[in-house]
Amino acid sequence: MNCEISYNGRMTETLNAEKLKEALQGLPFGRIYFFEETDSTNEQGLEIAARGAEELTLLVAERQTAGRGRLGRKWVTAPGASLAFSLILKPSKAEISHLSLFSLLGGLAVCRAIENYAQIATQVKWPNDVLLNGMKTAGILAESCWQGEQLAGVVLGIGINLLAGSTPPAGEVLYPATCLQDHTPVKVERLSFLRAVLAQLIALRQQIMDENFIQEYTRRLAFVNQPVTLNSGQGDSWSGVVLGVRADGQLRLRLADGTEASFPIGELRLKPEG
Ligand code: BT5
Repeated sequence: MNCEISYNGRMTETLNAEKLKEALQGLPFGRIYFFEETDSTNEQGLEIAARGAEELTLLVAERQTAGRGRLGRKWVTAPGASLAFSLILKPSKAEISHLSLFSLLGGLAVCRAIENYAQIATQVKWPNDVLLNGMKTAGILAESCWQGEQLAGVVLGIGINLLAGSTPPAGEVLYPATCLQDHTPVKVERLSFLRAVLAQLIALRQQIMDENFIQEYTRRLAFVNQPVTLNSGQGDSWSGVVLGVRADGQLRLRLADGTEASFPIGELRLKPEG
């Protein structure tokens, strides 16, 4: 077995292309790329999409040297303990007017996979952080590759903290972080979990325009009826109570003056108050 010592001193199994292909057998991928190390699977995914990728092209990395979150933030991946991957999707004409739903798709697929794999409850912090017991265990970054008026593809990047050693130290994260293994006695194995998430993604990808999709997402929405603040990153902020999510993925808040307002997925960051 190909083993390495991870930084927390545990023996962990490293990924390689053969093990990956074997674990994902039978799922309908376009192509599968495996990187022992790359800058960011989303960066590589955007380049591959620009050259013309097939639907469901998958990129998986053991190490990312420039893993990124939304708005230029950093994403930390621990080799041997985390998962970092991106899936290239090619939205249909009808889906192009609902692109923000692709972002929610990633969060919902991770929630479903965790629930089935470990029989524990999950929540989504709008738009798509996956929470276990109020702490972030996965982040999603959906980026579009446009060529003029043409959409070459959506690159759906997912980072998940799975095993001990995958959670960054508290001082390095904006929001409390955790890893799946800390919440379940079920032994978490990276490749079988990756397969579980990808199977959910592929199934849910067909359903993003259905009413049930948003209903299922909303059932897992964190902070419903609780006060939160949305920050734009440019100094603007809005406070209100979370009411739910609209069919197009916008967050509904009841503002202090009693009116209801909706906020698009994009530049906003949600923080619970208190
Ligand atoms: C996200 O952004 O949560 C999206 C993360 C997407 C990562 C995947 S990995 C595969 C693909 N390739 C990439 O380069 N990216 C994608 P955001 O909501 O902006 O959250 C980023 C913030 O999360 C950072 O500023 C940190 O505070 C925190 N953070 C970083 N690494 C973390 C981790 N491993 N666990 C929990 N929080 C983390």
